[in-house]
Amino acid sequence: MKLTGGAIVARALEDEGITFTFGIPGTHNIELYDALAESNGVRPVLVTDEQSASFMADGHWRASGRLACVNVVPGAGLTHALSGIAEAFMDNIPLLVLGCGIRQDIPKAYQLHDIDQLAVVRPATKAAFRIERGEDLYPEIRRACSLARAGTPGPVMVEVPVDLYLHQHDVTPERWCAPPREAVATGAEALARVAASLNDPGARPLLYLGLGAARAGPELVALAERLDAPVATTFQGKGVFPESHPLFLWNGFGAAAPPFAREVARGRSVTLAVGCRFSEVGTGSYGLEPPGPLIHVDIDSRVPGRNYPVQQAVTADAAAFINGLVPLLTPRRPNATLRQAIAAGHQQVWKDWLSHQSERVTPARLLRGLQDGLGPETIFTTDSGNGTFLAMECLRLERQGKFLAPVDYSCMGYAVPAALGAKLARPDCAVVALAGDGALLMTGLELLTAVQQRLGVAVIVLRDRELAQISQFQATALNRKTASELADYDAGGIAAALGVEALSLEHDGEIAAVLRRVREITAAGRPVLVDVAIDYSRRTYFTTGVVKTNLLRLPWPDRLRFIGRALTRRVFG
Ligand SMILES: Cc1ncc(C[n+]2csc(CCOP(=O)(O)OP(=O)(O)O)c2C)c(N)n1
Ligand SMILES: [Mg+2]
Repeated sequence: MKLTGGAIVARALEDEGITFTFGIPGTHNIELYDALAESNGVRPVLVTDEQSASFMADGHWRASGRLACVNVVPGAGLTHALSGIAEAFMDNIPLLVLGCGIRQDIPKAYQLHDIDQLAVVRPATKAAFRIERGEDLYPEIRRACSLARAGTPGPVMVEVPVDLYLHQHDVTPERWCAPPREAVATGAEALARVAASLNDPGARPLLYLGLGAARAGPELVALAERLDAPVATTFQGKGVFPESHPLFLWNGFGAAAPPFAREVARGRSVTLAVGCRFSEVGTGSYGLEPPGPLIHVDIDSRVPGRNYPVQQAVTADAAAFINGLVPLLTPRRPNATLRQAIAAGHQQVWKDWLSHQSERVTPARLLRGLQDGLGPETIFTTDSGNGTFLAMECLRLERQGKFLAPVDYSCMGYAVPAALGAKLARPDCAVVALAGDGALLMTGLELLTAVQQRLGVAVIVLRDRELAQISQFQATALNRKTASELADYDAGGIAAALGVEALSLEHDGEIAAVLRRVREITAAGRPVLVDVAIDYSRRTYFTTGVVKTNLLRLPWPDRLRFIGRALTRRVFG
């Protein structure tokens, strides 16, 4: 049978269960777009800038666990998409990046968009390869998708030369099939050893869970209860363990966590870390020390021991390992003192957050209001900025897939497009983007896509007229803000120009009424922008902890220089 490359690729996407491609078409992939128009299963979504395409595909996965496709033209489309590809790479989110290549059928130089794009994208992908022959299109695209999902997930780029898309190829679809599944490492050989360490009657374990642990699902609760261990998660892992559980400690446990979490962690004698990497952001600039010997389980053998010395390194899939481990653990009786310390600690955190009164909107009341007003299924996307840390500290989430944050690449511009991807994946859930007023300037125009796709997302713009996450560091460490104060702009005016309704939220007293209106608008399938006069004057535990950690890490002469400079400026201006 003869099919164009476009039709073959569309079929491969359908068979992978991919329902959305995100991108902007160009001359190189018009044949693919034309084939997608014929497809019942795959919907091509037009974006305003390709960086949003990769953020949308990322948000789609994080909200649903379903793969989406970034569909871009060579060079220019790919470099725009690169920020989101790199975010997905560092945060371990699978994407199929469907790039186009220049034509291979004529030996001409200086072709449109021609750069060595595989070289550009290689450091930000799990794999990147070009398909050379029409008959390879179907199996290679399916192989790319399974590679993206396998082991530690990540983006995989496939370059399809334009002539392969355009030409017809002899293929036998009856022979097309899914690639074989790879065997999963279970860590069975380590189970007895790990169980023995944890079953020691004197052992007081701490559990530290990352996004990689999510696959273990409810078994994580069984694990924590058997061990009677407090549970800290990474930022990425926020929600993998129910945060209303009496053993939930915090998203972290070091200098960037509140005092109670640090204290509880200090009292533990062994750490079991699962599906996490002890990355810089998650650890608050490596401002934590796992208590006692570290047992570190990860699907990637290069991870355990990379940042913190391990006593036991286990290469295993979290679900397989934890399923094997739980039955081997001797159940412990609940320690009432420990649970009380955790409960009292959380109460104190809320007291501290809520004691912050202001004429503007206070973050804790806003975030609580959003949770209460929009319900437990709400998906939150955050951006690189103060909003991520506020959301981390003030939201209490019961499951994973509800906190979508650009953590390790920490790329501004994530929140709005990721929210659109999440809404397309989970139309049944309320979706809230918490965007800084700096970040909104990067990808806020994507609200136009929300209008076009009829997506009822709420974009909450945290208006402080600064790049706060940076200006707060500058103010604390340097007592001077440089290039971090934003020129003022009319966020509601931008929304209006895109056909999006805008609301303004000036003080806490308006939260409930504004959220009622947000519910009405989004329920009608329309996006809404809420311009929030946020009060950032109370620092997050995270920012305070990270400033301290970094200051203490400086050699003495630099530490004194920093402190001296800040003091001099404070006194003399
Ligand atoms: C693409 C990119 N550029 C710069 C930065 C550095 N950066 C991190 S947070 C931040 C401030 C973001 O400001 P805004 O969006 O207003 O959020 P706020 O912190 O004020 O809530 C900046 C500039 C980044 N993370 N990503
Ligand atoms: Mg700001």
